[in-house]
Amino acid sequence: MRTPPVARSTDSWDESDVRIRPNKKGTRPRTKDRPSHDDAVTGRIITVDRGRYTAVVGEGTPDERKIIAARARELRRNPVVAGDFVSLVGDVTGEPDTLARLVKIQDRKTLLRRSADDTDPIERAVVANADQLVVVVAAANPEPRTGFIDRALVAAYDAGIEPLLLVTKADVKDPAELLSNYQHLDFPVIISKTADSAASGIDARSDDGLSARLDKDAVSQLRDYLDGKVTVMLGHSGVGKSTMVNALTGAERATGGVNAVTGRGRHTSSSALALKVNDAPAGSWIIDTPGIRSFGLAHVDPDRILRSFPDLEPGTDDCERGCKHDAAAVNCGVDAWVAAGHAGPSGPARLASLRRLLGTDPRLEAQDTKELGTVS
Ligand SMILES: Nc1nc2c(ncn2[C@@H]2O[C@H](COP(=O)(O)OP(=O)(O)OP(=O)(O)O)[C@@H](O)[C@H]2O)c(=O)[nH]1
Ligand SMILES: [Mg+2]
Ligand SMILES: [Zn+2]
Repeated sequence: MRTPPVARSTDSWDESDVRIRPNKKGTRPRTKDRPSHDDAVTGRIITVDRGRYTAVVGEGTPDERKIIAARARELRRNPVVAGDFVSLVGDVTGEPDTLARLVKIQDRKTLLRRSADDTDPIERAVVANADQLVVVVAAANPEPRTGFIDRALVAAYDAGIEPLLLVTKADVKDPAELLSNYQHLDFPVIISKTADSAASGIDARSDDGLSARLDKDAVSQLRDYLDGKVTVMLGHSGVGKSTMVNALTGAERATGGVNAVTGRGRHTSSSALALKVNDAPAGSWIIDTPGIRSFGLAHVDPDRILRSFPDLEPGTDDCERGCKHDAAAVNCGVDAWVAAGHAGPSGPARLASLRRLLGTDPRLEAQDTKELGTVS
């Protein structure tokens, strides 16, 4: 809908504004040469691959189909990501070899974003319209990193997405030490492992055969959170995202081993893919994503970082005005709060983690990439 230029505060309205931020709500003009696309159909983007957008339209109706589309020229600067609802025109039959035109990105309920690192001003959209973020770490192989978990939690809170923590490979190592860092926080934690026996397992098939047989109870614990929601799985390569997604959806996404020398995954999944959750109500989707290397938070306001540490934030009540709570802060109330034990035994580690996220000290920043067990 058109918002008249007068509705905007002191800014003057001009064409360049439209070009730079063409999707900003309500500022988009409908010029006489911009078609209204009244005949457009709405689709949910399930994957994006080399400029081709796959959308599901008519979800839950007898007409449900997949459509491949290309982005209209005027949207070429606007990223379209898995989870987006879009308007499609042209050939929307979904027949083989047809190509529709994607003419509009509909308003997003949420947008999960990251930057390559904390100083990179370029934001990357990860997924749109997710209700929940499952932060996936392995108990071992690859080693879990609390810095990654903390960053993902910040990004989730910032985007208004509910976080969950999924710890995989509990058969390889007991995750108790890792979890002790998070016991004061209020979000669901699910622990997964391979099945002890065929009877207690769910086969997670991959396109190259059986990848892992996951413990049924663990899969169903996560399954219980998925009804009617869009959930995104995010984590480093090799932690078992696709394995779990296969178990939940019956899909056969490729899964890959972990390099024995480097302990890193092989970046098996190369693009995000939304899949319907098995035996779940309409609208229950899970989005598998490629393993991410880094999770920059350049786009997140420091105040919002603090808010995602609810176990520490009350300590700021006693801070001096203007306290930045970072490593250079003097008389920061959070130090006293932690020293008094209000944040529990994991308080000092949590505070160190917060300071790494808030800090501008590059030495502190680098520690964030250290593996758990080496960070005290
Ligand atoms: N022992 C054990 N292995 C698991 C578990 N879950 C997954 N794996 C194995 O871990 C390896 C990596 O799994 P993937 O599902 O490909 O990992 P991913 O997170 O999708 O990795 P990328 O696509 O590279 O980001 C595979 O060999 C799986 O069989 C688990 O709970 N226990
Ligand atoms: Mg994968
Ligand atoms: Zn402070």
